[in-house]
Amino acid sequence: MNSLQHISNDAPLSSLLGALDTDGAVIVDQLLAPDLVARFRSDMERAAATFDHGTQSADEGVQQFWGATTKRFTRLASRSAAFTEILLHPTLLAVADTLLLPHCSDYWMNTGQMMIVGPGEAAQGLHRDADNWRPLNQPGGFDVTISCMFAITDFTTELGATRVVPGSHRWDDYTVRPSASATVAAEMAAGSGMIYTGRAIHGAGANLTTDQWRFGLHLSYVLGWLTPEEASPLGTDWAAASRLPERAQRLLGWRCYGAVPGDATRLWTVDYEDVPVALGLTSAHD
Ligand SMILES: O=C(O)CCC(=O)C(=O)O
Ligand SMILES: [Fe+2]
Repeated sequence: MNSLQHISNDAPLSSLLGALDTDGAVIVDQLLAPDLVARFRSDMERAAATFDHGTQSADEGVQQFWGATTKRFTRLASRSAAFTEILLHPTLLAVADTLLLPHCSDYWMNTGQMMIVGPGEAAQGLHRDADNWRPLNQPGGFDVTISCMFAITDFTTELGATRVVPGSHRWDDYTVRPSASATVAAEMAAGSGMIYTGRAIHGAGANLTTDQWRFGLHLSYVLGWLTPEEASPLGTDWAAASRLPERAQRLLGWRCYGAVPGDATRLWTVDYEDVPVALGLTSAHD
């Protein structure tokens, strides 16, 4: 195989899930409407101008993963009203409902992160995102996280489109390290998104240009009983979160986990109450 399957935005969910199950990743063309991409991109260009490339971390592993000329930043719900529309995208939520809800009563946002691969950047190390929760990321295991890499600018091989090893989520040995030649580039037009399971091996491609930036939005969800990569409520203050729909507040960690009829499990509480109740907060929707 030398490319991932592309499906159209209005294809039935079963086609999307079928391709995802076979390859571990699938490109949905024009997942975002052009005006939404334009609004979000303009917010992100403004934010990106305030960030330096590379990381402050002294850790070599973090430096390699981050990228020397790559800009990354989060707090997107505070930085862009358009982000909420993407966070609640019905296609993504339908995929997350199907793959994650069999293993949890709710899921939350894991990353809402801009990954802006800069000119001359080297290829990122290949990895599985689910290795964040390594004991659970085993051959034959279940999905703990699913992601969408949205192309906010066109993703081409030259610009550093994400590279994926199709079928690697089904391998029976997760210690095998694939060669770069086993990867395919997730080439797609701005507004499209690559939905993939955290069990699929992938990594950002090298940016071979001298003057162009690849704007990618990495949005992912994780089982509600696992710790997400980003501490979202600390990155979105209540003043911003209170204006969001209740579903977005839950995804961003402003609600407790649980509340399934007949189940006393409650996680992420304050004084054993739901977060806004205990903190005396009211939202525009209460
Ligand atoms: O930027 C990309 O294309 C992929 C980045 C990635 O996989 C990651 O940072 O986990
Ligand atoms: Fe990744």
